[in-house]
Formats: sequence, structure tokens, C-alpha cells
Amino acid sequence: MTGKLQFEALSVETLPARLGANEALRAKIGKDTSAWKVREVGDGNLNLVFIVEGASGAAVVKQALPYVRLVGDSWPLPLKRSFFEYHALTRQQARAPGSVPAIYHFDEGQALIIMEYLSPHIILRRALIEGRQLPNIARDIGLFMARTLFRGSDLHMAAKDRKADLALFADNVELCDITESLVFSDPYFDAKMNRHTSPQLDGIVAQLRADRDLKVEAQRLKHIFAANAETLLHGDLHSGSIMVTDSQTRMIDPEFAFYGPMAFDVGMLLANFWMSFFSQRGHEQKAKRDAMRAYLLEVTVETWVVFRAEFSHLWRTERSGMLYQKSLFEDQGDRLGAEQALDHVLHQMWTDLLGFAGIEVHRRILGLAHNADFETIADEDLRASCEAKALKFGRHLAVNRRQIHSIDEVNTLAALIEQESSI
Ligand code: SR1
Ligand code: MG
Repeated sequence: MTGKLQFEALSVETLPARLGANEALRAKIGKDTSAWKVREVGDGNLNLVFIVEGASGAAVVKQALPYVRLVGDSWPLPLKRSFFEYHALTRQQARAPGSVPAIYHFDEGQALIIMEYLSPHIILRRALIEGRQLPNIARDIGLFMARTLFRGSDLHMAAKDRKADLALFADNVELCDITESLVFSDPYFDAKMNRHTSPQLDGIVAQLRADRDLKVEAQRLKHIFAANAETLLHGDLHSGSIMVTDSQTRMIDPEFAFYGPMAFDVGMLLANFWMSFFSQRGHEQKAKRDAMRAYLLEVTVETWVVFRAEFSHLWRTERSGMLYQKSLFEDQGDRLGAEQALDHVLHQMWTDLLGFAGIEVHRRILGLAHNADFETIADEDLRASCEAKALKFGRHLAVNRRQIHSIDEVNTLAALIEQESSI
């Protein structure tokens, strides 16, 4: 297959014939296509994902569709998101080696990426719903974020290279538009595709949509998101975009990659740990989840501590870009000046990430794209009670973020809200 052929979606039936001549795939899984076993396992909102197993191995074939899978062909979406995903993966691999699946082949015309089959990894969100405590995720994700966000910015890259990359990713317009609408605006008005647990949350939803301070903060955050082309973001770093075993963590699915504020990836990621925390009450049928709740809060602390430590280390050792030049600080013997600037950058990031976290929580409960943490709670009253607490928490983060000074403070708030009686 070449990029010159017209795009055609693969199916379980057609994949062996259509990719049977692909050298990368043959080398990885074996040449005898009659032995290939194909499963379609995509459970995300956008794409097809096939696992292809042959006589000598397995691989994943991910293919974009020309529309949003979750909604159908009434919502067209360009295939070029596969191009951005491929280029984001190559940059993440270079900046944080070993943190993403290996890429075997990219076909731009067919919008498909052939990549490493991660096994026995499972989606992190699924593991957290099951109550599994994974020992390495905070460290691995904290390092991934610090390395990719720092090394993709003007703190590290040559200005010319970063600007060229910024221009490349600026064309990821439609996926940015999804985030701009679904995350920052739709939850706060009666947008067409919104849904929430009803009627239980109707009153709270009406309150939030009438909350002027919240709407202003959401738009201020959208402004930061749209106007701060700081670094190459993953762009959709939630617990459904991470695959884990007890010892390994791999980040996947960076099709929303674009140049935006560092705080966005960090805030979205932490929001998903806090949502998992608030959802645990809904998963207590077999056993209490007190230890799991404590674990999740510890994970948020460790992730932020590791992120800060690695970011600070890179600041001191790899600050070779045009921002906060060493010629202004260390080269003049002013190490304290460099540290002062680092404190300022981290403080701004902290304030902004809390805001992004707050609205990420809201959009997963009020918007189109919900998450399984809450959705798999079958008892609707129980689900609504978990969601109501998360909404309250999210509102506090978004509106009061400038007055919150530590992650312990955030987690104390989470624990207090979690213990409140239900709606
Ligand atoms: C229409 S796409 C909805 C959501 O799915 C993706 O995973 C992103 O999170 C997006 O916001
Ligand atoms: Mg995704």
C-alpha cells in the first residue's frame, strides 16, 4: 500500500490483504498472512485500532476515520490527525525515550500508524476503576511530562527549530477546535451534544451554568490555552491515553498535539486522578476503597513532586533556548536569578494547571465526552453523588486557583468534599 491510494478504512476482514505486503508489519509479525489474526479493539472516541497477531509477533494498526467515531459521519474530522500523532510520537520518543510505543510504519494517505503492541499493558483508567495501585505511574508520568514539555519549548530548543515545529503543528486546527469547544465552553451552556446524569444533577448543572465567576475563569483559561504556544503538548493526556503494567507506563494517542501552555497537560492529567478519586465510592460493591483513595491522592502529590524536580533539573542543566538565557544569570555568577525565574515559571504553571484541572473535571461530567470512571457506576443516584462532589471540587479549583498554594491543600479539599453527605 502507498500513500497515493485513495483513503479506505480497514476492516478485520480486509486488513491482511491490504497490509500483507507491508514490510514493517511482515518483519514484526510474520509473512504468512493466512496466519494473521485481527481484532478491532478501538474503544476511544475517534479511531479504528486493530491488534494484528502473526506467527512471530503482534502489532497495533491505528487508523483515523474521516469522522468522529463517537458521533458518526455527521461530524467530519480530517485524517491529518494521524500525521500529527505520528510526528508527536517521534518527538516524544526523542525527548522522553521509552515513554511511548515504538513506531514501525506510517502511511499518511491511509492515515495509519503501525506500532508496538503493548502487552500485557492495560489502559490506566481501567486499572484505576478496578482498584489497582500501580507503583510507578507517578514517577513515569511526572518524568514524561517534564521532559517533553521542557524539551519542546523555547527553554531548550533553538528558536528556529521550535518555530518550524510550531508552524507544522499549527495546522492541527480541528482537534484544537474540539478541545476549545468541548473543554472550555460547551459545559457552561446548553450545548447540543452535552449530557449529564439527569434528573439528579439538573439543579447543580443549572447553578454552574449561571455561575458568572466560573464562566469567566473558564474563558480566561481558554485564552491561555489558545494564546500560549509554549511547548508541544500531548494535548489529551488523560488516564485513557496511558497504558500500564505494574512496572511499565506508556503514553499513547497524542493526536491532539499542538503548541500550547505546559500547564494544560499537567492539569488534565491530575484532573483524571482526582476524578478517579471521586469515582471510587461508586466502585465499592466488593470492598471499601479507602486505601485506593489514599493512593490516588499520593499519586497526585508524587506526580507533581517528580515533575517539579525533573523540570528544575532540566532548567539547571539543559536550558539552552532563548528564554531566561544563561548569559543573563549563571554566566554572570547569578545562580539565584536563575532560581528566581524558575520559581516564577513553576508558580505560574501551578496556578494555571489547577484551572485546567477544574474545567477538565467539569467537561467529563457535563459535556459530550464522559469517562468510564463515572459512567461505569450503574446506580445513577450513586453516580450522581460522586459526580456532584467532583463538580464542586472542579469549581473550587477553577475559580480559586490563585489562592491555592500547595497540592496538600488541594488534596485536603478533595478529602473534605468526598466525605460530605450526598446531594
Ligand atoms: C469528539 S472527541 C471527544 C474527546 O475524545 C478525545 O479523547 C478527547 O479527549 C476529546 O475531547
Ligand atoms: Mg485519544
